[in-house]
Amino acid sequence: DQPLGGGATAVARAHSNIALVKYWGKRDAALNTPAVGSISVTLAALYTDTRVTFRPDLSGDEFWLDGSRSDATRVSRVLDLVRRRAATDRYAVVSSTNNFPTGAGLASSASGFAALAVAAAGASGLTLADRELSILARHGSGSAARSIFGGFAEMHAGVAADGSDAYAEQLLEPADWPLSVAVAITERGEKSINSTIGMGESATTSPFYQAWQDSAADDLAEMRAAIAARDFARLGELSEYNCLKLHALMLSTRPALIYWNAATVAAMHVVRGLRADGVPAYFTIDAGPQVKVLCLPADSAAVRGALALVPGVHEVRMSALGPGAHRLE
Ligand code: 2P0
Repeated sequence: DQPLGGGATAVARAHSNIALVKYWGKRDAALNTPAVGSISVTLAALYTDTRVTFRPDLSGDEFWLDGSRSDATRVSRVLDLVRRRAATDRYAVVSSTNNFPTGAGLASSASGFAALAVAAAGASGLTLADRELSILARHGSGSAARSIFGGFAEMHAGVAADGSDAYAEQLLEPADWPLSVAVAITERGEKSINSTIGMGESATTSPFYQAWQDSAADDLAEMRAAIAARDFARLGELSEYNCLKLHALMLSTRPALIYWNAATVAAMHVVRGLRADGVPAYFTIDAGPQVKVLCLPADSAAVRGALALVPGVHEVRMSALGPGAHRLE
């Protein structure tokens, strides 16, 4: 047993994020580097709290998610990297709670692995820069690399063979451009197709995959420009375009990845109706049936009210842009 330098326990909170320019496809599966870069906003209202305790008496890592013992394989992948850096052979008990439904397309893996990276580094006594935490989180889930940062973040696909340049960076603090996001929950259960498997199938079967990769750089450049100019209409239009391009890729995968339900589609039409009525609101949808709607804070009540009336929408959660991952204890 190798004693640890830190206190052996740490608790961290990380917020979920939604990508405006999305990640789908891997450059290197073992390193979990993405095939394309991505740009996201971090959500204040959706978060994961994770406690990590390294103990001398364990024969393997233990993972508890929302109070239930869960498979620790992906958690151990991150912990193995921490153990190597901290020069310890101790296993850990990891306990995570989400304040939102797990595994339903609300990016619980993003907040979860970002919280794990910060808590595991802290519990092992390591002091890591945000860039290193982002790389560590990436090994758990690609989208988690972005949740290390608050506000707007960009994930770089990178080119290095060792994954050392595949990390996220902050573009803006939340206060630099306060936006609101309405999250319309159309399904509470865990019905999504696992993203890792889904994106692998898209890469090998969809005739649109090459076009998806080839057009990513243009979308990223345009989104960076929209953010720099605080041009909300441009940001929103591009978010919808990139989202629908991703779903065209998913729909053209064999077997097809159909993440939408009837309420998902109804909500998309309601958002377009809001725009026709002069309310600037734009949707984005990840690998699940929930609809996230970007709007200005002044319009958040109107957007929430319109989404709440959509048949099949169970709940609408409003969120501001949130902070980066941080220690609670
Ligand atoms: C994203 N998604 O950019 C995209 C949009 C879903 C749709 O990143 O295999 O759970 O763990 O790295 O991060 C979901 O994929 O995938 C995702 P892995 P992850 O947010």
